[in-house]
Amino acid sequence: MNKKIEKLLNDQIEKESSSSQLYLTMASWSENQGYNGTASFLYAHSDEEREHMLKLVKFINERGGEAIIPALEKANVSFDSMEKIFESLLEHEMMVTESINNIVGACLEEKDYSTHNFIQWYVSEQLEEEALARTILDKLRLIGNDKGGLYLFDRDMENSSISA
Ligand code: OFO
Repeated sequence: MNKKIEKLLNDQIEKESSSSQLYLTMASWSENQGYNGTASFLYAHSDEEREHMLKLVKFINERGGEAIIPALEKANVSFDSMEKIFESLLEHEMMVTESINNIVGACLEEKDYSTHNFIQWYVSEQLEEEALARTILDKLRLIGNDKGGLYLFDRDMENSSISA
C-alpha cells in the first residue's frame, strides 16, 4: 500500500489506542469516586476505541501493509471533576477528528480512493462522538456542583444507549 498513507494509518492506530487508555483512566477515576453510571459509559467507550484501533490494524494488513502495534502508555492526566473529564474527552476527540481529516486530505492527494472510502466511517464516527461529548458537557455545566444533579446525571449515564 501507499507508504505515506500506511504511515498515517499507523499513527492513527496509536491515537485510537491512546484514546482507549485515556477513557479507561477516566472510567477508573469515575468508579473510584462512586460515579458508577459514568464509569460504565467510559469503560464501554474505551472498548470502542480499541475496536477503532483494530479496524485500522486489519485494514492495513489486508491491503498488504504492516500494522504497527504501539506500546501502552500511561495516560498523563489528572481529574478533579466530572466536568474536567468531559472537557478533556471533547478536546481529545477534536484532536482525533483533525487527524482523521488529515488522512482524508492525504488520500485525495495520493489518489488512494479505497482508503478514502474506508476512512469515511471514522469521519461519521467523529461527528457523532464530538456531538455526544458536547451534549454531555453542556449538561454538566448546567449542573455545576449540585450533588443531586450529579447523582441524576450519573444515573442517566448508566441508562443511556450511547454509542461512542
Ligand atoms: Fe473517539 O476516536 Fe476513535 O475514531
